[in-house]
Amino acid sequence: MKLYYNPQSRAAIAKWMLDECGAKYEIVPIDFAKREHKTPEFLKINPAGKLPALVDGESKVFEGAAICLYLGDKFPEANLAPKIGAPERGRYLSLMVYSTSQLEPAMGDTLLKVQPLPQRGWSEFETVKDVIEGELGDGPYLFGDWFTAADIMIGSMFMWKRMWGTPPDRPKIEAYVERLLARPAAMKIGK
Ligand SMILES: N[C@@H](CCC(=O)N[C@@H](CS)C(=O)NCC(=O)O)C(=O)O
Repeated sequence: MKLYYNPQSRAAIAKWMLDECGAKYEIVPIDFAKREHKTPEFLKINPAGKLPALVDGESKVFEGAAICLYLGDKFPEANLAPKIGAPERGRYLSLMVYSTSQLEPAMGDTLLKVQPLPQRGWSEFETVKDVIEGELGDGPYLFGDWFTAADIMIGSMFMWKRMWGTPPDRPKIEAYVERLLARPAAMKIGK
């Protein structure tokens, strides 16, 4: 497997997932300044010209959530994804999609000081944080004691939020981030 990677990008999330899976993989460094993510060769892997992208034999996977879903199913022994037919599967898929369709754009609006518009399909960041707190319940993870790829997708967003230097405003979510950072394979941005 090859992960197309830049340490200053969302590819760090896919790398975290690969490491939690115990996968063997090769890093293909992508230099944004040289626009290596816009070459005809790379666009055959990810037509959107963005990181992360994963190649596994004949399979080409792009979009961070899709990569984590793919790996969760490919490495059942890592137990990072409820299996098809398991009662947790529906909620797991919902949280995986929620991470990039609601949480990430809502957080982006707030960090970039963009006016939220409900017509765009995602809630305001405060509402999203309420949802995540509710889904976390008593934790420690989104599925209780069971750490899954949903924690990687959702938790990584709050790790990015910290990097922006925004003041901690939700103790429950901050404590969750601390638990995730304590994992040996936790996402390392910029490395
Ligand atoms: N929704 C996409 C976002 C991918 C994305 O925006 N990646 C950024 C790096 S974090 C990128 O490659 N930007 C370079 C560009 O768009 O030119 C995903 O989750 O994979």
